Amino acid sequence: MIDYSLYLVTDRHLSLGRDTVDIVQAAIRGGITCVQLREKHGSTRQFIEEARQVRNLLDCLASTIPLIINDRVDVALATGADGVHLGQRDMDIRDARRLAGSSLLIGISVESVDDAVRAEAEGADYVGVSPVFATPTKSDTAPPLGLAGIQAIRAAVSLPLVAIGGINADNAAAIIRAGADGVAVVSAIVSAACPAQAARTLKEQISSVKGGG
Ligand code: TZP
Ligand code: MG
Repeated sequence: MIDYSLYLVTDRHLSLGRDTVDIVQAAIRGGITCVQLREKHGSTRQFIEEARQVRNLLDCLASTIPLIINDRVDVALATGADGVHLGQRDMDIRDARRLAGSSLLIGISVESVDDAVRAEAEGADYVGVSPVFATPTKSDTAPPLGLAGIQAIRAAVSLPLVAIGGINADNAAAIIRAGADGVAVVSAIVSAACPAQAARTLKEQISSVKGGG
């Protein structure tokens, strides 16, 4: 079973000049449980190269943390990733399944109860509920759903639910209490002075609600 508790989403432009693979390595030390590579600006070759480096890092560490690729089923398949994350305007889940069969986890971004119910019916493995709070990291988001949005989607689907958007150590516990299985963060880890410590602090907040550690 996948542990979605603390899900890192990368962004090289928010990493203060540091290498994405180094950030991922630090975040692993801090206790992340999933990593999604999200590269919106580089070439396909750069994306593949980065995915291979992270795959290699996870393999060297004998880590079971799933590697998830944003947007690109082809990049996920080519690099031995564990999953792909798709938005409402990316490839349809059913087309992604045609390409990937059961070899990839498929996560879907949802902005409403209706999106979540449809994603579940179409065979998603998890949903990313977006955005839970306002965030400067992504400009084309729907209005924030808030904790009430998490609760409504939690009541409507039984899929694992990962919240994203404006999440930090101050609000992570409340999101888990509202029914999310995990929190996904970009800037709270990749822009932190110490990504490992930032991940550790988030993990403590999540564990304070879920238990474990
Ligand atoms: N999808 C919905 S909001 C978002 C993404 C990728 C950005 C979240 O970034 P941050 O810095 O954790 O608010
Ligand atoms: Mg997308």
